[in-house]
Amino acid sequence: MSYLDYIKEKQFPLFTCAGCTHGTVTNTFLRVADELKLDKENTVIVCAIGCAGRIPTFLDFNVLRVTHGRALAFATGVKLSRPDVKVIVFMGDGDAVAIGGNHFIHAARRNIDITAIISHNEIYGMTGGQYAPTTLQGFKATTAPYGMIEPAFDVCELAKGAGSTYVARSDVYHINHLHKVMKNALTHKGFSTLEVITSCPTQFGRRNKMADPIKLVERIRDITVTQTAAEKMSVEELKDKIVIGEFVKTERPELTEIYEEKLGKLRKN
Ligand SMILES: Cc1ncc(C[n+]2csc(CCOP(=O)(O)OP(=O)(O)O)c2C)c(N)n1
Repeated sequence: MSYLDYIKEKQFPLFTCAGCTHGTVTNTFLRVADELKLDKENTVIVCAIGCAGRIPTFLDFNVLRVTHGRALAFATGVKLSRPDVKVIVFMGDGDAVAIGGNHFIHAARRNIDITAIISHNEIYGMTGGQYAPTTLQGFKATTAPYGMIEPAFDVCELAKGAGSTYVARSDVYHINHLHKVMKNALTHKGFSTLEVITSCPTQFGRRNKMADPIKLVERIRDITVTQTAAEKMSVEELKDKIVIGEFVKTERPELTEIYEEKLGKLRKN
């Protein structure tokens, strides 16, 4: 079996624009899935609307495609009813922390055994380039023609604060790092958050004088710093940088296990 066996060939050609790096996330996932020998029959992938949300429709697993922002709500239902299956959720940044923000913080708080892979492309890609809560100040979007004035969310800090027991950030330039943390996220027991900095040449790049997909990826290379490098940098030097690494790796009781234990006791009585 190879990583290609996890692809649904009939879904091709890929729907993404030329230069979109959601494909890099998909490619990495396929390779990690192959290394982990993920069982297609016992893995459920939940996704919603948006470009990032559409990634799983190319994957040969049990794929559930739901309403925008609600992937984690459906994933929670799947995991609670079938705690034995592996549940993975693919989301865009708008999907995860704008419309789906509430589901995200509560899934993290509950520590339900789900892996959330969030593609952070700084924009609403599919609907024409409206700003997302991750759009950095000053960058343009259709709804921010003079530049974004709001501060951006830090997805990892949000996950950390809400109680996610594994939190990491990587990007589509440092693919070996992405591969490593994706594997760790997918093997973690409890709610794992993996934020991946991706690029959208069509909606974000064109509006921000980086229509060339290579330039956008080079920007990701230039603005990301590793945790080790960040430790030696001043607050001023870290301004406008994005730190990649593993920020939380901890254990605490997992929701479906607590639930099953309670049910077991009730059944006995
Ligand atoms: C309930 C609901 N609200 C809004 C929409 C419109 N909508 C579809 S995709 C999208 C934004 C997509 O952005 P993101 O989730 O960041 O994913 P991307 O396309 O950038 O990968 C929006 C607002 C919808 N389909 N359903």
